Amino acid sequence: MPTILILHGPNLNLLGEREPEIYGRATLAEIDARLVALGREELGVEVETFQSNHEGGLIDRIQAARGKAAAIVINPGGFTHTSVALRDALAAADMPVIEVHLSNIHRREEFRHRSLIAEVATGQVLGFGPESYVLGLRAAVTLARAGSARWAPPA
Ligand code: CA2
Repeated sequence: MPTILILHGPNLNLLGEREPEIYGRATLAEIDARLVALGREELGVEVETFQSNHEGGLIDRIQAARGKAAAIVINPGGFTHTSVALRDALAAADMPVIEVHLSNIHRREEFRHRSLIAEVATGQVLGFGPESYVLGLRAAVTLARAGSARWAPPA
């Protein structure tokens, strides 16, 4: 069974506890449980989840996934807008990368509009709350099955 790695960046461990008007009321544990169940019961994939508040922790997990996971779904949190190192790690991962965000970063402060990750991602899903992860997982499975890191228009 292929493995899809779900990564959560800094502060996302606080989900459900603070700022529910922006990020919703679901906890990270609830989101993870939903993704694992969806993977196992409907999509036929093993879902592994990992959260870190540390850039190096995320990078180590991405490097460990090389040759093992079929795709990565990542919410890089605040590192989205700052981390060249995370971007480089994802570019080297050699598998489809789906960038997800709970909020629509383009409707927020200007410093959130720029993602350093976007250029190395296959695609982005943003603005749908926890549903962004669900859509991202579905996209990751489609890409992994197609054996492609890039979406291509039908011939
Ligand atoms: O919308 C998203 O998913 C973000 O990646 C969330 C990041 C933010 O820096 C990005 O610009 C957009 C922040 C995650 C912090 O999560 C919290 C959750 C609850 C309480 C406080 C922070």
